[in-house]
Amino acid sequence: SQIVLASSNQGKIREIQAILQNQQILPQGQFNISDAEEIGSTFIENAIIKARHAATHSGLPAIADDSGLVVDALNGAPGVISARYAGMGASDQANIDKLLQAIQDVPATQRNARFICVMVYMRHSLDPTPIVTQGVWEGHILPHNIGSNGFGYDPIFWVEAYQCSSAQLPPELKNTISHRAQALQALTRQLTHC
Ligand code: ITT
Repeated sequence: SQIVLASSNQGKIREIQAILQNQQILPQGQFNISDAEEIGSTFIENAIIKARHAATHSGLPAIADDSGLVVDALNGAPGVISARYAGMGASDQANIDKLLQAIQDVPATQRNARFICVMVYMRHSLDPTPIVTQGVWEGHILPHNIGSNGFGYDPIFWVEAYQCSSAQLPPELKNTISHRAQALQALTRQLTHC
């Protein structure tokens, strides 16, 4: 059965479709559904807003992913505004450049950061008990871009366990360990247990 994906981010859409290979995941653009306004101040709020919007306008069950990069040295910024850190419609590189500038004086040992992903699944627009799952991926911020896979902040996110940036990981590997992979694994477990 069909599930609408409440996202316009091609990088996310690609990863979510690859991870949920056995499901028919249809991006909201296919229904001409516009982006919801992300007025929440937490990942959970924004994921619920997006999932409800897509379920309302499609009449189908909906999945939303609200995610971002949380940098300790910046008191958690860019956080929920990761996609628009350098302004509405800013490019991935503009967001990276702003982040690198903000932490340019922070030494390597204090550049801890993590990607967060909250996934929400709503059976319909009035679903009072949406499934909410989370994934967290620890790493640290590099001083410059390395690698060209993935999207967003991947080129500056160092993954200690593999001694490379997230943008150097093969997509299949990122899709088994990332914040998004973890949140989707938890969601799949809950969907198959009820
Ligand atoms: P949708 O709301 O349409 O899904 P968006 O890009 O606006 O797209 P978010 O508000 O959730 O979505 O912002 C997530 C941002 O966090 C994303 O644009 C990237 O900059 C960053 N991000 C999230 N996951 C990432 C990943 O796996 N690799 C690199 N950057 C990521």
